[in-house]
Amino acid sequence: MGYKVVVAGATGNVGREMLNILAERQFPVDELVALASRRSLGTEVSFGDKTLKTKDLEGFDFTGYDIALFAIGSDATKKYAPIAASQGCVVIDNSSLYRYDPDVPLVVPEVNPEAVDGYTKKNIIANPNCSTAQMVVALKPLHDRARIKRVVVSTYQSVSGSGKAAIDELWNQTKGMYVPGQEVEPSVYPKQIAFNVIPHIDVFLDDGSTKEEWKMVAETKKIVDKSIKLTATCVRVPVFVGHAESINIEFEEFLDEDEARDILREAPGIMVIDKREDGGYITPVECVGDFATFISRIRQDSTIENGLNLWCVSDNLRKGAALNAVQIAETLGNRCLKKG
Ligand code: 11C
Repeated sequence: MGYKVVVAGATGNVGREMLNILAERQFPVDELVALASRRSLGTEVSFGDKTLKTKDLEGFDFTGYDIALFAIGSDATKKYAPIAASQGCVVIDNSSLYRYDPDVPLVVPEVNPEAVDGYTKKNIIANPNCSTAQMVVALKPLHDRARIKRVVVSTYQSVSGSGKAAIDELWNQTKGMYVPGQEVEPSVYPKQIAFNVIPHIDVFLDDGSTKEEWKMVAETKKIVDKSIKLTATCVRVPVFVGHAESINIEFEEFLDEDEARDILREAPGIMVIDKREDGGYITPVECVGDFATFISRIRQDSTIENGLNLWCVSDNLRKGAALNAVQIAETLGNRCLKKG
């Protein structure tokens, strides 16, 4: 006995990971339908040892399905999520469309699993932005111990966060550097990404910050605690998968670095790799395909009264998107939905 599950956007990077993770974690599925836009109709996708042909999202009847994992971007979500929700299927949405809606829970199951119960207002649950998800997994257990006042975070975000075209741009631009006549001009990004870093993710806002930076502020407040002050600088780096973050935290109470390391070792979803020697930390390429959020370089910041620095790395397609969505489905199943 399990659930009838829909994955919408099944041919994209995140949709494929959703299928992989549902299978890897043996989510109780009675029936799975993979949906795609008309452009990708009939494309085959893997679900465990099965191969599924995608069906058309347009006109799909969600009646009788329990859970729909959406990875189709905000515009398509705006059209299809209300349809699925009104037909009685709970939508777990990876886009930013509903994240800041007070009637839609924004959930990272290691942090605020109880928020899932609020899904009934709209039959929709939102998945946070990738850079927020991994960070709040690390912040929450430290906040519970010493109350966070302020966070300063700088991100190093991989190109897979911008989708397949960006992965191709980094690959082709890198190769093109070595082949005269095959240079690749920036297209997805406003500047060269190969052998470069770009301090710009998502659109610019009036105050000079970017939407990606704003998301980290707004989502941390909604998921962890609205009293936390946070300032972010989000940077795109020439890495295919895996976002890294340098996080500086100011607490109300003193928190010793050894105690912080112990707290993080015990915290759900976290793996601490923190040896003070060459290579005693995690880099993005090592986290690909993993479920954990990795924490390294935990150390006191002695320039402020109660400060700590750490380095946080996670697979942005997994914890930052597909894994978190599947964990929300698991939480929903455990707390709220009946099987079969
Ligand atoms: C990036 N964080 O790395 C973005 C991708 O709001 O879900 C995810 C955007 C979002 O470009």
